[in-house]
Amino acid sequence: MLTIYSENHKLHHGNGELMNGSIVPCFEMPRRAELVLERVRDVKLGEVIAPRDFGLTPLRKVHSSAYINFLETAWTDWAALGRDFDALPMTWPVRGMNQLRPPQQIEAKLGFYSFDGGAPIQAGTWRAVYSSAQVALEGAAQLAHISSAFALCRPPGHHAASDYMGGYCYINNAAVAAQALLDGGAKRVAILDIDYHHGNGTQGIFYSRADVLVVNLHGDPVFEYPFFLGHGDEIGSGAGEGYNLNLPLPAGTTFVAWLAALEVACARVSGFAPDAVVVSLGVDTFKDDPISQFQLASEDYLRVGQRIAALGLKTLFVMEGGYAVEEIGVNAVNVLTGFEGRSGKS
Ligand code: SP5
Ligand code: ZN
Repeated sequence: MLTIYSENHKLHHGNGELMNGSIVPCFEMPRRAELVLERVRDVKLGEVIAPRDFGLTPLRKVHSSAYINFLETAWTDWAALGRDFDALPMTWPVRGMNQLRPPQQIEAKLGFYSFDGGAPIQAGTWRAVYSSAQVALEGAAQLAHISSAFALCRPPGHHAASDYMGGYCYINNAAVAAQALLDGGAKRVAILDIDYHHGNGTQGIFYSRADVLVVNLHGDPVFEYPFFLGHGDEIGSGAGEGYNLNLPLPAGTTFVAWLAALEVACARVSGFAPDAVVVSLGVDTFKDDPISQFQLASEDYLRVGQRIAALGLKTLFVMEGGYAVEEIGVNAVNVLTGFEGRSGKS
């Protein structure tokens, strides 16, 4: 399988995120992508290429211009105030507050364009997230002549919606890729999100559309982040009604139960008969993940890949979460070798 990777992810290495009442070292770190790349090379998964530059236009199709503008300028605005630590939001415009007046001050912008305190912005963040989206776009472009590809994106994307960041995500790489596939001639695209967390951003972007089916398997938001989206009764709206499927699962979910949910998800994807599937590949479902509560083991990821291959569709894997850093390479690449019908490592 072809892997697409950009070194530019290293320009983003957040110092801290707000968690459990304090600023803690970021779980989302450069070493994650480096270890996945190392594993791709160790198992000789296939060629590794850098992305071409597809520009900003494809990003603007799923994100608002005001939001993209904010991401491009946030660090400069922040540094102009003499600050040198990561920019993090601290004030949010919730119910009853004025969300119509465009924010002027950088702190107001940070709150306006985010939903949590988990997406720090640094000097290199914009270049890193821009490159991460280009990695996804190269993967989408490659599907014109090959049947599958792995976009080794970092930072991840599925928590980012059209105009807000959060959960380590800034630009929604999977959504950008799905839209590019449609613009390249696909009639229908499915997004299968198997990250532990609900992909609230992806759901939001396509919620009222019937050309993109979004299916999510995740920790039930009644107990798990992102809490405010991801329930089973969210089925899409307007023309998109019936084109969003959430399969929330309880804490402690075993691989047997998880695989049964994947079966339901895959049946829905097959019923949609898409021209391609974009897999939001998070491996934070792993039993030793430090922030998650599912019980998948390394060898289980081989079977995940096998089941996705059985869809028989053009497939773009887009890297999302996974924070058991030392195991992330084996876990993520096991999905890919399983997909290819190869044996991996347990
Ligand atoms: C892309 C992705 O996987 N983003 C995940 C962001 C999760 N951030 C919030 C984590 C909250 C975890 N709370 C559990 C406390 C365990 N000590
Ligand atoms: Zn996640």
